[in-house]
Amino acid sequence: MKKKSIVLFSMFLLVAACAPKEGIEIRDAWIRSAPQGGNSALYFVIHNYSADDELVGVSTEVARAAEMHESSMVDDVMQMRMVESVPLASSEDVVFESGGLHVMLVGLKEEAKIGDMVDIVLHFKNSEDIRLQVPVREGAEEHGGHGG
Ligand SMILES: [Cu+2]
Repeated sequence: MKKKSIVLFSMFLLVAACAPKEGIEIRDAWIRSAPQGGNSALYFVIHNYSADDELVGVSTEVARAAEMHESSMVDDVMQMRMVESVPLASSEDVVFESGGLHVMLVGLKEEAKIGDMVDIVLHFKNSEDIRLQVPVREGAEEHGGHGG
């Protein structure tokens, strides 16, 4: 009896491994720890298994606003601009990371403490919203208090 269930289980694993993936996958999401009233940033990697799409917004209850920003070096000065939407080409990774694209959490209503889980919703042009629970981790670096 026991043996039979193991066989069934491994067959299921095999099927799961072969099934083509679809939709949008988010991985390695984390939020930089920051005090109440301060700004924080959300980082993650998006992989789009479907047709071309766009990330058009992010929302959360923990901050006054969640804005998509892109940092870049201009004449040795770190600058950032607001981004209305981020193209997600089919079968490609888009990386939100410190010093590049990031989601800025502006005006935290509560402290983002290491180990906390924060509810985040990502909005897409074509796909359904994706809800995430994102862990808060220690920020490795700061850019002049910008947090991005
Ligand atoms: Cu920013």
